[in-house]
Amino acid sequence: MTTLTLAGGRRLDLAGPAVMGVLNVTPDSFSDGGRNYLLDDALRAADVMSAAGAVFIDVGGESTRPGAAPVSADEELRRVLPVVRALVARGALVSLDSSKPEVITPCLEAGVHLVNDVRALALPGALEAVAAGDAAVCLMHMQGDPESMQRAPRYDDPVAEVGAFLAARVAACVAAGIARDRLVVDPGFGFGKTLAHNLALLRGLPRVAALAGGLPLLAGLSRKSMIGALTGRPVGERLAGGLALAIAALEGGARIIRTHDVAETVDALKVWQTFRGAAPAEEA
Ligand code: PT1
Repeated sequence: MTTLTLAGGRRLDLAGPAVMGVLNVTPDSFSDGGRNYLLDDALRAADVMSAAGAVFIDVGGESTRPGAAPVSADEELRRVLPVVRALVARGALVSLDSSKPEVITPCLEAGVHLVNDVRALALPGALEAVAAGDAAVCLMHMQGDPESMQRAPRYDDPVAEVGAFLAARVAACVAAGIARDRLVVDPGFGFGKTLAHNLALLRGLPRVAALAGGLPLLAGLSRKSMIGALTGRPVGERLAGGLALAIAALEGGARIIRTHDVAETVDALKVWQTFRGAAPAEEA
């Protein structure tokens, strides 16, 4: 049994799968055209996702999709902190999609339960910021940075390299005093990866997890360009492809699925877990 320890003494039993709903608080978000920019709209969108069965609401103020430009820490904090505060007050499990210690620390003080960092706590001060609190953390692999990562991704062996990177970041966290039961790992689909790299990682997901010490895996696949490459469909028409990839990730051992399409993904997970005889994730 795998139990993830979150901030505030909350715990999540990951014997079964959990959905993490994406809440972009950016004016240029790739999937919602910035509709969640205003606080009221963001909270409404979060409530819809919670009602549909999202276990986590993942709040992000900096887009990390390919080609996205960086945002200052001040601007990012201005976007996310009011949303984080309001969602924590509602009792939701709140995840913060950020890499910057200047954003992470105030959000931890506001009660964020998990820090989801696409840079795996590599920015100066990020590791220390998380170690000072009691939140869980998702360590994700990225090659390069969002602005340029899709120009020429290169690996000799994507599974071995991503696995070794995650193992090194897990070791850094443990050395900094973050217990293993607070850690989740993520291969970072679409982050400096060609279609062939993404497919190799999806097929090799159990090996990635084993290399990273058997920690719970998170997979973010929804609406990504790999679905576009496989189906020829634009971003607004990738739901079916995304559900197929989510099931493939579950078969490979993923236990948290990050998605924009919460209701549909919850249904797909229910069908899969009945097929597999697994229980849904529950707060323990
Ligand atoms: C992810 C993820 C994330 N993805 C985690 N956090 C994004 N832990 C943001 C494309 O190829 O997978 N795991 N936070 C969104 N980033 C992308 C990347 C969006 C690639 C789109 C693409 O289209």
